[in-house]
Amino acid sequence: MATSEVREKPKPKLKLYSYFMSSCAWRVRIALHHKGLEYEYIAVNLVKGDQFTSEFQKLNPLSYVPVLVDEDIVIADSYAIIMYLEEKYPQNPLLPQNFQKRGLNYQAANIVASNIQPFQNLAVVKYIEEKLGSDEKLSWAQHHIKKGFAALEKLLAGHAGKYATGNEVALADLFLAPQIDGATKRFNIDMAEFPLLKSLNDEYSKLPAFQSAAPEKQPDAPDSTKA
Ligand SMILES: N[C@@H](CCC(=O)N[C@@H](CS)C(=O)NCC(=O)O)C(=O)O
Repeated sequence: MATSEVREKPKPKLKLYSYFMSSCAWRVRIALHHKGLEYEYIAVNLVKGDQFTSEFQKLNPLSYVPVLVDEDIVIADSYAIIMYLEEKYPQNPLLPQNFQKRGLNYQAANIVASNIQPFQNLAVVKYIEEKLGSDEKLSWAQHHIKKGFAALEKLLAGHAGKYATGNEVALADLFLAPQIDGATKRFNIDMAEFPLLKSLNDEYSKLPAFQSAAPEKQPDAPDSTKA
C-alpha cells in the first residue's frame, strides 16, 4: 500500500437506527457504550418523518426508533434490543444475579417503557396538542410522568444504592436516565418532588457510558444543543 493511501476503518457490524432526542434510542445507546460495543449510527429524523418511509418500515413496521441491526438480525424496541444485547454480549452485565434485584429491574424499566414514555411519545403529544391545545399536552404528559415517578420512588426506596437497585449499573438505570432528563427538559418536571430519582440522575451524569449516549453527543444533534 502506498504511504499516501489511507486505509479506511472497517465499519462496525452493529448498526443503530436512532434519533438524538429519542429516549428509547438513548437507552440502547447507553447499553452499547456500557458493554463497549462499537456501532454505526444511522440517524432517523423523527420530526421530518423519516420513520414513515417504506425503507424504514421494512426494519420496523411500527415506525419507531430504535432499531438494531446485527448482521442479518434486525430487532426493534429498546427493551427487546437491550435483552438481546445482554444475552449475546454478556460483558458488563445489566442484570443482577440476585433474583429480587433482577425482578425490580424488569419492573422499573417497564414502568418507564409501558406506563410513562408511551404517553409522552411524539405522536401522542402531537395528537393531544392538535385536538386539545398545548396546555393540555403539557398537563397530560406531566400527569403520566409524575404518576410513574411517584411509583418508582416507592418501588426503589430501600433497594437503591448509587444506582436504582444497588451500586452497579443495571437495566433500570438505562431506562431512568433518559426519562428523567426528558421529564425535566421537555416537560418541566421539578425533580425536587422525586429526591431518590434526582440523586440517581446525578450519579448517571458522572458515568462515561451515559455521557456518550446523551442526545447532544449524537451525530444528528444540531450544533445549538452542543454548547
Ligand atoms: N416500545 C418502543 C417505543 C419506541 C418509541 O416510542 N419510539 C419513539 C421515540 S422514543 C418514536 O420513534 N417515535 C416516533 C413517532 O412517534 O412518530 C421502544 O421501547 O423502543
